[in-house]
Amino acid sequence: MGRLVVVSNRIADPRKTAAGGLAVALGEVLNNSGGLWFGWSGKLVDEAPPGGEMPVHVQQAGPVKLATIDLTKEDYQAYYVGYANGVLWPVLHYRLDLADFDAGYIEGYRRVNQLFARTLLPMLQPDDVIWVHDYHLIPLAAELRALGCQQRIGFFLHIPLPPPLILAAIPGHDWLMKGLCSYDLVGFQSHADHEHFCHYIESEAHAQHLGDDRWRVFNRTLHAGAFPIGIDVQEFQALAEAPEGREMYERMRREYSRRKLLVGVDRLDYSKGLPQRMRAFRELLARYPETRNSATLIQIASPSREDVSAYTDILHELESLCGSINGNYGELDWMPVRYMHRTVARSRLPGLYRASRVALVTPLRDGMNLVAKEFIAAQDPADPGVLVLSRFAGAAEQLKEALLVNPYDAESTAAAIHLALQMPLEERQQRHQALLTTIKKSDVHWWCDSFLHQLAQTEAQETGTPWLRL
Ligand code: ADQ
Repeated sequence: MGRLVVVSNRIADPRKTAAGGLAVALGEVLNNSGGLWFGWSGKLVDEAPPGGEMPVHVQQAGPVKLATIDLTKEDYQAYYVGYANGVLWPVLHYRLDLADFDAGYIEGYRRVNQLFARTLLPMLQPDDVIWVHDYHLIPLAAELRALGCQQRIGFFLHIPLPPPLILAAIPGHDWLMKGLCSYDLVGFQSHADHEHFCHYIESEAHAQHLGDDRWRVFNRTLHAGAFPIGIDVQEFQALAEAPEGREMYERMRREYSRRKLLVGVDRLDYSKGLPQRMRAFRELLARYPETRNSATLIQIASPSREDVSAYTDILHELESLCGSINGNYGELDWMPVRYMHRTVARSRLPGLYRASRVALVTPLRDGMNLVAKEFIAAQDPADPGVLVLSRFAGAAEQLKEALLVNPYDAESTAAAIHLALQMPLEERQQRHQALLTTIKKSDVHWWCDSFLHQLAQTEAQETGTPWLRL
């Protein structure tokens, strides 16, 4: 394989452990090929410099080159806040009710993808393999191809892809999906998402199935498949054994020696089902009185996209639910819910997970959900905790030995949490063993290697039909 070029909205310095498993795994492949990682710097400027082109900031991280550009405030509003997070994030999570289809956003989204393409092109070498990540950059391959880029380009969607009729509600969905078909390989988190994609291109673009993962669509050949993302199990287990991980574990065990701990760790996002989770926990306390005073839920919700209004609404709803549960059920020496609106350092997460008897991972919709896998990796196999997992998380396709729940149904979710709290040691061990085997087999290195291997197998081909006008 030639040099790897990774493109994503934000980049991470793979040398820093705080960057997380994905950055570490991509960093390894980038290191081996002396690769390039390109994205937005996270900085905003009032306007583009005279001449219009944004300067590229280049930094060398060992053998890897990190290249970024700033965005103007206007582009950021339309591309990032408007289209990516105001249209694509809600619709792709099945939330048409939360989408804001302002006509100006799509123009800004396209403008920034064109800017990325123009900036990246001169940095490319002929045998580069390009891997684009996530919904911010769906049209990037088409914009690169329009400038004459011939290299292999793969795309991975980290969030779900809904069925065709939901996608078809996006004004300009045909343009967007034609853009997606300009890649050589498109990867999804789950088989369900992959099937939705196949149904869409068959029904809306008359795609012809060539067998296996190959399709003929818009006069070019496209490969598509499911590549469920994993975590770096070894790295996460090492974090659990490191001094900070152990110290966190000991502290939590001391603090909660008389009570069973339940844990939830999420970004504060409406897709994560946090109010529904609180209602299920309230139901647990109401229906199973023995759980009162004996179970405590620690919910950590890190601040996220605070400039999007749907996020402020969810923050208020969550605060009010936690307040009312503590008000109605709390005792002088027991608070049922400890809610924290902040990010916990990555090094402390494994200790928190390991000290918890139950993890509540109950999104209404999630591409994968890595917290579920991190919880499994952090457990003590001799006395493991139980994972309560939404059937609507991509992870549910793989993690069959978790207790799968419907997060919309507070009553049945409460019953599953109750079961988890009471599960005998032997059953906990059996379930955990099976789950650990699964996450080890399909870890983040497997994910990276299998995607790139598949991309390398795709055939060189003609550029295809001209890229659609908006
Ligand atoms: P996210 O929606 O951010 O990612 P998730 O996979 O749950 O969701 O978490 C990613 C990372 O963030 C994990 O390593 C987790 O530990 C960390 N994290 C989450 N909340 C945290 C908190 N409060 N404090 C500290 N760390 C926290 C998107 C998709 C997911 C998909 C990933 C990867 O929405 O479905 O699994 O990308 O593809």
